[in-house]
Amino acid sequence: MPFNQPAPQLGNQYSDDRVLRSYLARVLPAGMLAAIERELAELGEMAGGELYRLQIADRLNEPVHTPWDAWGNRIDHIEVSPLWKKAERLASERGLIATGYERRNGRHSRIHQFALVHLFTPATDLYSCPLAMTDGAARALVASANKELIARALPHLTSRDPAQFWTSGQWMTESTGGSDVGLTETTARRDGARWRLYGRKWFTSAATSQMALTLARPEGNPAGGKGLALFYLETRNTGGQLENILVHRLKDKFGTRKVPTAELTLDGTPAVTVAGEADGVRNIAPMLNVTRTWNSVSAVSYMRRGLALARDYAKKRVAFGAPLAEKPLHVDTLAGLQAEYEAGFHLAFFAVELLGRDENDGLDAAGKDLMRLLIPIAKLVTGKQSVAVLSEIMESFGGAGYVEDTGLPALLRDAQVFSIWEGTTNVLALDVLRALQSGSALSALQIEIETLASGVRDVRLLECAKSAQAALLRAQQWIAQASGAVLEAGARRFAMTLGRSFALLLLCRQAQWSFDHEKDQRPLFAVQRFVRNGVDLIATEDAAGSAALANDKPA
Ligand code: MFK
Repeated sequence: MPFNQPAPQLGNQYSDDRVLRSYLARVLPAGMLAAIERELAELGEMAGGELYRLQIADRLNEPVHTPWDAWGNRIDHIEVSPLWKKAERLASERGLIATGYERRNGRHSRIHQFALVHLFTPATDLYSCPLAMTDGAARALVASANKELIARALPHLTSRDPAQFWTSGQWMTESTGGSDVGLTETTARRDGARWRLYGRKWFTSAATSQMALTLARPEGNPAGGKGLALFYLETRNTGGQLENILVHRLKDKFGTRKVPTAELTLDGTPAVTVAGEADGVRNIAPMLNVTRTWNSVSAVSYMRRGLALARDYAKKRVAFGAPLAEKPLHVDTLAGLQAEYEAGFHLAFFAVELLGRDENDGLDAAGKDLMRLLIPIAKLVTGKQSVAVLSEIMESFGGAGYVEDTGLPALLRDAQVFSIWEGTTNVLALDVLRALQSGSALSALQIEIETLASGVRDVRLLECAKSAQAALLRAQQWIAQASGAVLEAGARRFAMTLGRSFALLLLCRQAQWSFDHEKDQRPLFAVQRFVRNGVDLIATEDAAGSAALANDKPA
């Protein structure tokens, strides 16, 4: 017998995703779900069929940068892969951005949109990167109330017509420091009614966009984030030439290999301010909230893709006399991963719900504080989960998972970015501390926790909900007495504890609902498993001991 292994197959990625379907059935009015279900099923069918086949075929294609044409003209053309070209068309036709702005389903429109994102992201090798920035730019422009720019750009960013559709870049990162945006060195010089930008952008994701939002310091402004202004620029003039933008090279990255991330110089690029001549970081923040929500849903969608492949393979792969799906240890491993996916899913979609409620009904001050707190938390929790889950998924295929032409290693490589871009885990953990300064964020969270816990009736769920409440209480007690270096050193454990225990409570709510309405106990099992995976990470480490370990120096 030759040693042949069956390739994993994907079914309809909407119909097969019990977690997504059950969530939508709980949160959407029945008529609304019925009205959008066909489009979800169509995208799910493409994701598991045509697009999956194209992903495998497109595996070795990467974006190519051509600096010069044959006649010595600087062109800086970037050719993206066939999969990405298809993804761009699909994204506009299927309304991946438009759905969130047309608001046909009121405050549920963001849920509708992100259900599409959940299906689309793992099927298009992270074409969601430019889409996230496009959505973020649309949101930042709306928040700026800059009528001229809104009239100019929004119809393109939210178009369903591929010929009209624009994507936007978010050019924040410079070589002086990715996370410390206040160190930005790009300067802005007045040129009549507009400005010209000069500087080097070090990490411009999706460099093929038609426009970008970027930060630069107007000449004479003070140092730091407040001295920066938020600028709008269009990358090409009416003749199609780049607007004094030189693309030096594309980054040679560990993952997200389809994303054309460039190093470029702005050498007098025309731009206009979006919202005044200072406070650039504050003005770009609405964009960050949107892109971080995309990151959370995308991280979750990658977990789902990995599990779908691993589950199918486990049914087919026979080893030591039985399919892997019948091996207790293999089953135990996949169960732990599924619980992480389910909890992460509900945390990410809670952020989506807040975004939708804020845009449609307007959140009150406490709701805004809750959103400010939970978006970085959802991003940092799901980013880490995604890396851990995809690493286990790869291992669950044995050696096959480590072989490039299965397409599986790319999943882990891509997932690794979710905890890095859009704010690393530590940067976001510190952001969570800043979010608490507003005062009411923790009490708003407490009200949510009590509401969630009070809806749980099943005794098995009640026990798990109590674990979540106990962990949240310990986190609150810790933050009330921690300060200085202890506070900073514990910020990640604190944020993770808030996020994981809140995710557990969200999962309890879904489990109660599924039990009552679907007679389905799987979310309950996910709750029990997630508790055992661990939600309480609170600890106060000895600072001198940590320094001795980190630097490997005698204390
Ligand atoms: C599939 C999904 C894909 C997603 C697309 C990814 C592709 C894009 C790749 C990238 O571009 S990655 C680059 C992303 N870079 C970052 O995310 C930067 C990470 N660093 C931070 O988040 C820092 O915390 C930050 C730059 C915000 C800190 O800068 P500062 O200068 O120390 O700002 P500060 O003083 O904390 O905040 C300035 C103002 O902004 C304050 O308001 P006020 O001026 O009124 O006091 C803050 O309250 C406000 N602010 C900051 N962060 C906010 C925020 N407001 C709301 N939400 C936030 N998150």
